[in-house]
Amino acid sequence: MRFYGLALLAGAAVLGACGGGEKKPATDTAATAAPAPSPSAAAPAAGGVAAIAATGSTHEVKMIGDDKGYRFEPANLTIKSGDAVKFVMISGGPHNVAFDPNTVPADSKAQLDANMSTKMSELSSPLLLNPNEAYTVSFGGIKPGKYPFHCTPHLPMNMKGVITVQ
Ligand SMILES: [Cu+2]
Repeated sequence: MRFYGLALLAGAAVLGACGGGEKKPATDTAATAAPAPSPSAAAPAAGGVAAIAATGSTHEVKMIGDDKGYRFEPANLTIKSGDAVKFVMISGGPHNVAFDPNTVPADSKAQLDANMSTKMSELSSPLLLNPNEAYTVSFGGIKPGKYPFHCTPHLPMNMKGVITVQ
């Protein structure tokens, strides 16, 4: 959708530039063409999914990089829907926590993305640089299932884990 809109804009601009020598209405064309595609393109992604705060307990996961390797501790944990997971930067950063959009259960993907406050991209937290920096993910409204996650910079070093929501 967005690409289509941009293509229309670009097309209008090119047309305007080419025909510019002959007549002036080029700017009018661009002005009327521009607003039409944008509203429909902007709406669907957000979809009105609002973050749901955690109401249960908070589980802590350490993000570690040392001479034993890069890892989450614990790498596998089982929580209840409504709990929260607090990722704490311990050493060897920068680390982040990212859920793969392709492996997260489809029916909870939008909710999990909404529950992540600040992000680098979909389902991907910012990088944590300093010891004791933390990033908490609410599992409020998240359906039972397995939620694999990884650290983007250290995925090649196998820094990953799985959160099982009961
Ligand atoms: Cu890492």
